[in-house]
Amino acid sequence: MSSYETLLVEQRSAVTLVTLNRPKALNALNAQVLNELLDVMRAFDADPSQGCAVLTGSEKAFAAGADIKEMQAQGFADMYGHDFFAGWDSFTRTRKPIIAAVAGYALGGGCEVAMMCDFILAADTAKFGQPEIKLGVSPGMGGSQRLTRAVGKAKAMEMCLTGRMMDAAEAERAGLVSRIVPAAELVEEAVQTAATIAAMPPLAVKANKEMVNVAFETTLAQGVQFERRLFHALFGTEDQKEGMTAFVEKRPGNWTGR
Ligand code: CO8
Repeated sequence: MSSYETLLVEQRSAVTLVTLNRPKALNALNAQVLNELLDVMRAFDADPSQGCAVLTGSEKAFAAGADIKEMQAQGFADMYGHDFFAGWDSFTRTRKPIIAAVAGYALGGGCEVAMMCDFILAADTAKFGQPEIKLGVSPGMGGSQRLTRAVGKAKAMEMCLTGRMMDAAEAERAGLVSRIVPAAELVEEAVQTAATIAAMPPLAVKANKEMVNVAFETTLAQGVQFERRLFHALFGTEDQKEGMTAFVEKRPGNWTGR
């Protein structure tokens, strides 16, 4: 595996563990982080031995935002002209699941990247916020949209307008995170959860991810139709035959990914 300056990447059996590693900048997300992360995610998606990824940061910060020092001197022509941050759209096109394991600060772009992952496991120390307004800007990597869909308008609007942070307990109540775990167990718990997913039939994993995400893009009727068609399609796989036969024979399934 290639080595990176801003990331630590480790394969634990079928799980790719990616740790943001710019401790001096609280894992602020700059162009290098984006490029390295996209490289890792492309390799992860293409590697049949890997089934699920975990993206995490440090105990203090998942990521304290986009790199303010990188953006400080930029003008409209630079940002709009280069469609700054459009590259993050590629991250969301990863077809295998990615779990965000968040301890400490997930602010601005940090919160936005956590929300680009498929779900968030939070340490009890996690703090989420969209404080960009205090810098004279706004969320720019999907925060105003994904946070609103996750927690509803009232909380999202308050957080974007005041920059107030949400702690882990509030984030769980609001539906931003799937579960809270003690900080010391966060990465192990995330890796175990990822291993559970990686042990599932791979085509069904992709299909389940795709259909849940479609819920954000369509009407209910279109979404239900999309789900049913993919469900039908899974009956064309070997793993459906194996999964249902294994159930009837009371034994674990043996997946081929076909
Ligand atoms: N960018 C660059 N450097 C950062 C960032 C950041 N987002 N956050 C922290 N750092 C750096 C600090 O500058 C400091 O570096 P140095 O030691 O060289 O001064 C180091 O990390 C440690 O930070 P602090 O000393 O501030 O640590 P504290 O524990 O005192 O405070 C906080 C921690 C509360 C997290 C504080 O660092 C903070 O408020 N950070 C900024 C949070 C923020 O505003 N995030 C939003 C950034 S903007 C953004 O994400 C926009 C995304 C969309 C843009 C889209 C454009 C198209």
